[in-house]
Amino acid sequence: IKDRIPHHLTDYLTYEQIVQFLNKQHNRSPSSKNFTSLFSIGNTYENRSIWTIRIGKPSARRNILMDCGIHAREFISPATCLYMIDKLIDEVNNRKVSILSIFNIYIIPLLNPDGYEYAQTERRMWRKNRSPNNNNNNNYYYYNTNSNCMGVDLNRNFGYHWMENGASTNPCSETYAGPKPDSELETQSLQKFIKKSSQHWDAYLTFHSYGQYWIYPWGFALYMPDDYIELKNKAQIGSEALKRVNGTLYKIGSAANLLYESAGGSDDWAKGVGKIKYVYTVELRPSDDMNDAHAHFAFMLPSTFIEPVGQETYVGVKEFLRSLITS
Ligand code: ING
Ligand code: ZN
Repeated sequence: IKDRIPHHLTDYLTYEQIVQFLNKQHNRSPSSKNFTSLFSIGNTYENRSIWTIRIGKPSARRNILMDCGIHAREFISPATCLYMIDKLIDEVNNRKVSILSIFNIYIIPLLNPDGYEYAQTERRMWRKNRSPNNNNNNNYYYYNTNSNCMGVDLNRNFGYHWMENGASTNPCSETYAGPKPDSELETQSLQKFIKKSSQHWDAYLTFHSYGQYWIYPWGFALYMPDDYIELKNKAQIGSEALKRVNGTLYKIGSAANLLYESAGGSDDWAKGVGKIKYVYTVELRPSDDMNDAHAHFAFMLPSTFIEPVGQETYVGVKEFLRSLITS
């Protein structure tokens, strides 16, 4: 067997390889022009940096936030963020006027690096982060659990209607919400970054897998946000553009209605507390419809799908962003 150098289009990269990739991408845009910046928004329990890249021209006044890899086993998610980073840097280096003249796009390609490394090396189906639960014997915590089970589900940990629905107080559960709202470093890092002074965000998109859903809030309850018609219309624009690339079909709806009621998601927090208007969870390929030929891959989507998923998602996201320009 011949050794092949791992590449972001053909392989699910390790954390170290992702850090290398980000540095290379940052360095291939003209630093004199300030088209990109690369920085960490905080560290994890195992002390990994949560890297973030900004891509945008100096004229860009509006801001978009995207993250990937909140859940460890959803490998196609960080791979899709890396795909989009590569294409956006091609675009920012281009002389043409583009969405990057209007938007600074901030991408966090791997919000849960500890969980991701664990899923890559130890347990492929790991979902949560890797913080221990055997040390929270402190009254300050809502739940005094003391368990040898590891990890908190970051997408149940955000402090907006926390623990109201679809989350667990059992540290051994896959949907363990944590000992208190916002207990986790990854959660806190994202929140701090969103709240950072004077930054106005037009949209927040968080990429998961799987199911092929373009989801808007709320997750914590079945009722809709007041402005859900606008959220739904823009989701439609994105998913229709996405479909034109490879025919991939997405369903649109609120998290609670389309999937299940569950509180503590980053999306609900971004809208409810962060006051960001256009907030979406995008569940990438494969479909969860058992009639679909690829559904059986579930979280283990082969890396040959990185390119088609990246292509279509990039087109969908770009069309969605274009639709924001006039609004
Ligand atoms: N799905 C999401 C989850 O965290 C979701 C679905 C989205 C729930 C938004 C709540 C809010 O369970 C996956 N695949 O992680
Ligand atoms: Zn997920």
